[in-house]
Amino acid sequence: MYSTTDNHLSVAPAVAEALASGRPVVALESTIITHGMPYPQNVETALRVEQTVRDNGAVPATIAVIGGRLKAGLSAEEIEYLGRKGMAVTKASRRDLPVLVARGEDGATTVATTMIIAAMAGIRVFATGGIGGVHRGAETTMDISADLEELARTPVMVVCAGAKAILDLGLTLEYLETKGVPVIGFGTDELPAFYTRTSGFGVDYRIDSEEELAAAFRAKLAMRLGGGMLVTNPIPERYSMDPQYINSVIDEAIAEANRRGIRGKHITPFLLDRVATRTDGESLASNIQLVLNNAALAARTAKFLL
Ligand code: PSU
Ligand code: MN
Repeated sequence: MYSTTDNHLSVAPAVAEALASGRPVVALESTIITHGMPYPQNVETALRVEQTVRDNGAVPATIAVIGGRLKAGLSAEEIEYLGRKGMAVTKASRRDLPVLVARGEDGATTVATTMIIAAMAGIRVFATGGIGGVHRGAETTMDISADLEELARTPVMVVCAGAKAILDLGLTLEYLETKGVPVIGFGTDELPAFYTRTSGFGVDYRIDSEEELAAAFRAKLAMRLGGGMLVTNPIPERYSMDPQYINSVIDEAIAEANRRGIRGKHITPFLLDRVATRTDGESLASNIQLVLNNAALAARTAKFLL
């Protein structure tokens, strides 16, 4: 049923057919399903995101590790399985893949691992909500998401809604600059901050069309510069949140995490959960809408990347 290659990769039939016949494909991550949203909204959202990709003319490839296989393209049953298991699934970044694969275990792919598996499968564009970055206090904790390193080395365009203010946005931009990752604002000069359309930080370039996004990324690929490109797409105005309100919720969540000594891979899921709970679901509704918005942009852009 799956076409198997020797590198532990299994490409779903619909995705393999699309790639073979030169039709656009958009990769989607699975940590957002298991660790980013509660059940059943996580599964509903994942299926809606896939449908949005189809509605915009591309084939969705939700990515995860299941039973030790790197899967590019999941069935609805596999999405339901991951969504129900939720946090019990290992959140898998680059460093987690070897042991999970060797043991035949499951893993939810972060931005970093989704990029790795997308690139292995030959998928050029990937849509998500927010990326990991340099955490506040990283000057002492050294907590810098592996997502940034992956953007520096793996040739996939990542469409997101910026980064959450749980991160140090200024340091995240500095890191990306050092690593040579172009940060593009789609229709904006300012880095969007996930729940809000603005952050006070500028992007490297503003681009206003899907065609030009694709042209910039194609140029990067042609020059073999290595690494990806970060496209930041602001949340639609009507779903954006009051910056003062959301930032105060985030500040409280960070203070609680520090008090409880939460560190490493657990900090991002902890903060996401706290923010969702404290805003009584308002942030979850925004989160869902921005992911759909990013999936649509990625699908429209994928057509120009063939
Ligand atoms: N930020 C969000 N939503 C998410 C994540 C980050 O707003 O779901 C997830 C993504 O999968 C991202 C990962 O790749 O968390 C980053 O985790 P860490 O900070 O541990 O690298
Ligand atoms: Mn981290």
